[in-house]
Amino acid sequence: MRTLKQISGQRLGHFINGQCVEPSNGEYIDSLNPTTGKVWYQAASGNEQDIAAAVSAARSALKNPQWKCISQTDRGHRVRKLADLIHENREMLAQIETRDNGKLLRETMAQTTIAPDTFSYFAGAADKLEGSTIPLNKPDILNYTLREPIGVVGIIVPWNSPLYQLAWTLAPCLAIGNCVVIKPSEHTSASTLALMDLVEQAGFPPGVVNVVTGYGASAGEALTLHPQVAKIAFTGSSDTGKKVAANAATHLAQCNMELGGKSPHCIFDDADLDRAANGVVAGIFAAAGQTCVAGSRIFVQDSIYDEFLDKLLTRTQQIKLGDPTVEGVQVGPLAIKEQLDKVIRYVDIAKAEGAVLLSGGKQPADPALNNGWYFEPTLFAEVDNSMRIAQEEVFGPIGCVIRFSTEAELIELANASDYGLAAGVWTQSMERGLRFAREVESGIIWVNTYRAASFATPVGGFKNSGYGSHNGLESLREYSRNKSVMLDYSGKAQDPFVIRVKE
Ligand code: TXE
Repeated sequence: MRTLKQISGQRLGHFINGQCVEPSNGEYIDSLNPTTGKVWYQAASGNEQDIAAAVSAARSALKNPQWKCISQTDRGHRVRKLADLIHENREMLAQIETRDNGKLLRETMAQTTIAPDTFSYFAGAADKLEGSTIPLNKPDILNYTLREPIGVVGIIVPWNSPLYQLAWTLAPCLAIGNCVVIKPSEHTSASTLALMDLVEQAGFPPGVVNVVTGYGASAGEALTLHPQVAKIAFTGSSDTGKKVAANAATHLAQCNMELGGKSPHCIFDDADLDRAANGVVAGIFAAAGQTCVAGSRIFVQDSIYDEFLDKLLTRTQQIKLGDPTVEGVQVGPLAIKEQLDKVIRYVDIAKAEGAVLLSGGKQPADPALNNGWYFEPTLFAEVDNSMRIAQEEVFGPIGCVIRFSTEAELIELANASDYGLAAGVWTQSMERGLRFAREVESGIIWVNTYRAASFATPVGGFKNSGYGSHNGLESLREYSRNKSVMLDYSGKAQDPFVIRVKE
């Protein structure tokens, strides 16, 4: 697999039909290192022609006997081989990812340790895609169902956790026998292209996995409009998700949407306040707040408001900001300059709305961090849930603290959002935790923890956070299709003008 050094300073082509391919328009996009703001490689700027070549390669691979006719068990072995190769190369993949999007090396190492387990989990599912036999009230008809690959799946990935988010779609797709065209974010293509070296080593036939890099408005849009793409798996913003779904609808392609969020993180007066403060820090400051499940609305019960805020403020002000490759650093830079600009804009919006800045709210003064896209962990208090800072996804290290008095008021406030991705609650009362889980309109609920995740549990959002689910055995249904077969062994001719009710 190509290394960080071998990527640095290079122009990286697409990966189509098992080959590294120059962009048809000869254009490239600078990819910048978030800790320095400097170019570290260039990625091909894909267009409609490149997407068409990749989809054609995927369609040919679907018919290639080396893919179509191998047993599901052998397909599983192939996916497990890829899992082993990712595990063997996890350190270099982590270094490439951190260089591309500024995530803590400890965090990208954790992600590249989980990624092989994701592929391994679905490798084991490859030969368990079962149909059923259905007893009909027509005794001479045998009815059974088959689960089949959907065909060509387009996978569009954002910049915040490229490999980790790619795995939860690529792994089930390969286990089922689909072929894919991946369009990584234009900001962070390196780890996906490096992964293609491992896809080749794992022995997937050419065209089973393809990567076209480039801008969303060109390569991304072309992928969503291509009539021979059967499903789009999209992870990104809600606004872009709506465009993707509209384009996919032009040729009735299905979609799986993992979109934005503005998740409530709720602290009751009977919570373990130290653990809760730690959980809140994890929810909004890990990865500099650039996670779809970020707990950005922090609801604190009146009776413990001052005590909890004091704990949270102390924890926030102790956070070590800096170079994500340096041991001991806890928060790195934002992944892209546009995100830093967006965070700065929202600090001004929050102040203008009357929120009270408790901590952060600016770029760090440390001259060593001047060139990177760093922003201090920020807390606003006295936030009203109707403010823009409480309603709109910032996708950065900005937590909004909102008071509440009763459980009923909290549920109402938590649900007063266009999003419904995740929610967290801290309470020693099991009954209250279970009531919260039942009443809050979010697809992922955490009780006395936050950001726990696994490739084995199906998760997905509600409302503007999207639809469909990823991870868990549910993914096998997401990326396969059902066929129902009915075989008549009555030996009789039936009345051609009346549907058979029952014998
Ligand atoms: O996301 P986009 P961006 C949110 C977050 C962030 C905002 C913008 O609030 O501030 O989105 O980030 C491709 N047709 N999230 O601009 O635009 C694009 O190239 C097809 C939350 O990165 O959604 C990239 O590969 N594709 C999210 C991917 O879509 C298009 C994580 C995501 O880009 C396209 C990231 C188009 N018209 C951002 N336009 C989460 N839920 O984790 C863009 N793309």
